[in-house]
Amino acid sequence: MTSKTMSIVFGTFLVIAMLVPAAAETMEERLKRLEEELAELKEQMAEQQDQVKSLDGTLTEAVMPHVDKWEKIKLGGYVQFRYEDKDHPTDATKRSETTYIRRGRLTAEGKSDLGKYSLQLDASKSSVNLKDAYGEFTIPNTQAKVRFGQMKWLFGHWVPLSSSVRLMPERPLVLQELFAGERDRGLWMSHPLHNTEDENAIPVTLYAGIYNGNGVDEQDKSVDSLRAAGFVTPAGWGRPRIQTKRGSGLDNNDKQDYRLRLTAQPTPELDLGVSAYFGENTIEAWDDANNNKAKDAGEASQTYTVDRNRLGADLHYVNASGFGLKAEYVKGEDGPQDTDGFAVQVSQRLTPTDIGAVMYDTMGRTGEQRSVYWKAAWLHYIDGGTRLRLAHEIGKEHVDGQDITTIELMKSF
Ligand SMILES: [Ca+2]
Ligand SMILES: [Ca+2]
Repeated sequence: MTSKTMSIVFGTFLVIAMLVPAAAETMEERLKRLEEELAELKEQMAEQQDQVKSLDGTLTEAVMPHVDKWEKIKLGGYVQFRYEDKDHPTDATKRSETTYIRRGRLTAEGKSDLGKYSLQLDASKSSVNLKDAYGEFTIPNTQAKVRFGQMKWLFGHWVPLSSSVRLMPERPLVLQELFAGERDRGLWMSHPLHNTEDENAIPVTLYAGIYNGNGVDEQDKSVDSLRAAGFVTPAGWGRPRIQTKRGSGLDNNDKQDYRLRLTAQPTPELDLGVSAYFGENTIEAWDDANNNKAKDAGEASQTYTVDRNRLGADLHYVNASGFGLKAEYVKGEDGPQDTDGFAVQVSQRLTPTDIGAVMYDTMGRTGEQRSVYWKAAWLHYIDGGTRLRLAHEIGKEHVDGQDITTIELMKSF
């Protein structure tokens, strides 16, 4: 059996194992057990409510009517199980064939007229990662909303869009490059700029945010690309290496990054947005004498503070017949290196349960050749919560070509 056949057999087995529920408990037994557990939970909640009420009469009087309106904690999430085949005409290190859990998300959230909160974890890797932990509220007697915590950067269309509803397997190249991990810690406020009492007014909303800027995902820039872009390290270093020290959700300098976004909805089908981001990043360069990609004692080093700016424009259109058009342009500046990218996606609902989509996706960086990808995807909804996606991407990454085939099963709950 070839490795390809083996992984298909293995993948199919896993898919079946995932979809077929354990048969140990009959439906009746299961219902009975759930009923008992529910009754127990209700009892516990009633007890806790009584305790809250008795803590402080004045406080609970003001708060309780709202507490009652909070939806109970809603648990949700999704699992993406993926088979991926990467091919490359000349470079064997860029060929791979694998099955893996791309995303395994669990979300707990609640909503009321007071606002909302959300906590999302990812359990697709060996350790559990915090994705989102934020609260949102409306400032009393205003239309201003505030969201704070760890959350997606509010930039453009595709960064904040959930991976569970995106048509292509991954975000456009330029967003993967400039917004790796999609999240940071900070706060944003939004306010409508139109007369919200006028039904004919075009909705226009302004968002302003402040973030620590360092993101939550590890991402090191390659020394070659930064040097090609004009980043200078001291003369005499044998193995200069540069690390942007991104990730972990912790700030790496005492500067804040700022973001503005303006959205307009000229018709119910059309959303337009422009985004701007201004900040500063701290980069560390060192002479990696022992070539272990880590900075060790005795290795000469130097830190640099560089501009981290991004500008973007996005368009999102979808009509009643299921035709969709999305486009996004982003230009970014990281010290001496400029990055720009553009993606346009056309989609059509083919049947009530099928969607087809194609995308043109391109990105360029100072000192490198542009990457260009043509992507196509077909999505089939097996039921409301189960989706099959077949995707094929034909790419030219820098100078070489790479083809990626993806078969993915997603279960939302
Ligand atoms: Ca910072
Ligand atoms: Ca080292």
